[in-house]
Amino acid sequence: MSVFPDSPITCKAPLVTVIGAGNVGRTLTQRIAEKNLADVALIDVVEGLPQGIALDLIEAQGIELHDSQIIGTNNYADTAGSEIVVITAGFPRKPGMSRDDLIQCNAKIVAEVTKKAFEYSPNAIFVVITNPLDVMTYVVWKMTGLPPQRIMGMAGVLDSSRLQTFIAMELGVCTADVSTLVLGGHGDLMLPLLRYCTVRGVPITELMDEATIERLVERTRNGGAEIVKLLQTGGAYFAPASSASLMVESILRNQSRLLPAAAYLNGEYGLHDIFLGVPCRLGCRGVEHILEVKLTDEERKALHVSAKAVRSNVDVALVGL
Ligand code: TXD
Repeated sequence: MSVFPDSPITCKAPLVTVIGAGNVGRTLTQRIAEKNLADVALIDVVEGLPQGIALDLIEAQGIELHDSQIIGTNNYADTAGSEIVVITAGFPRKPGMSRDDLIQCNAKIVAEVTKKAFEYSPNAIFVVITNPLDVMTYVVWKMTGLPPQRIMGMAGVLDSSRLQTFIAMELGVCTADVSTLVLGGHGDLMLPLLRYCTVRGVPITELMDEATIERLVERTRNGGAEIVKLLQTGGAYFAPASSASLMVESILRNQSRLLPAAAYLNGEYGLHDIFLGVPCRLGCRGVEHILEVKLTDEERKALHVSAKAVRSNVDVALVGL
């Protein structure tokens, strides 16, 4: 028997469910816990996997000094009442594969896990990570029928962070001093807005020649593939988990951060009925506002090309569901 039979106060921390205990899911769980953002329910279809990861993470709690509870489970009842559900379940790319090669297999997985999680957390905000990102975000929205402001996809923060890193490396400046903005679909059709990329407010176009900028943009476009090729098995997960935790933090703490996320467009940027990467203010209600930045004709055209590709993939994804 404990000498402390009852704890004096019963305060409940917010609960975040992370679906998929693979590389991204487990790293995100670690980030959320170690930043003391919330308790985490980590769920996977593989028995023992989320339980093992959760136990391993919690065994570091006394060293990392956080207060978050982490449970690993195969049972959706344990995810009940989550404020945020993050979906990472699905297959990652293999070398040579594009994100779009994952459409049908991941759509089935994402649809299934969304329905189960939604049953237990009907008021949650859903953050989607599984690829192809913009398409899977649409699938989650369709499966829940929630107001679209409560659904978003993580890609723009990662793409912007990759470009930020490459610019800082090239110029030899502190990464934190570089500010970048990448819109559009996650993948080859992402649209870096170079006019809005700065080093402490100085546009990068004044600091680098066109050829250098184009090389860094190309590396950003291929940022995921570059890591897939190096790792040979699986894809990137540290930077993706950091990116998702930034979004989770802005929502849970109602920070109103302006972050690029795949959000539902209903006329913004001249696009309708599609989730696509745009700058969003993220707070406790989800996507609270979409910022429409001024685009040149060329940028607008590129955004619409990106949207067209996403839309035709959405049609493919929805067929089998
Ligand atoms: O920017 C982005 N949005 C991305 C997206 C950045 C990085 C990774 N991105 C995508 O996330 C990637 O292409 C994959 O589609 C997902 C997950 O990537 P991760 O690297 O974490 O894949 P893993 O390690 O293979 O983990 C997937 C887990 C694994 O443990 C499976 O058992 C689990 O998903 N899984 C399921 N869990 C629950 N329920 C079902 N049905 C299920 N099926 C698989």
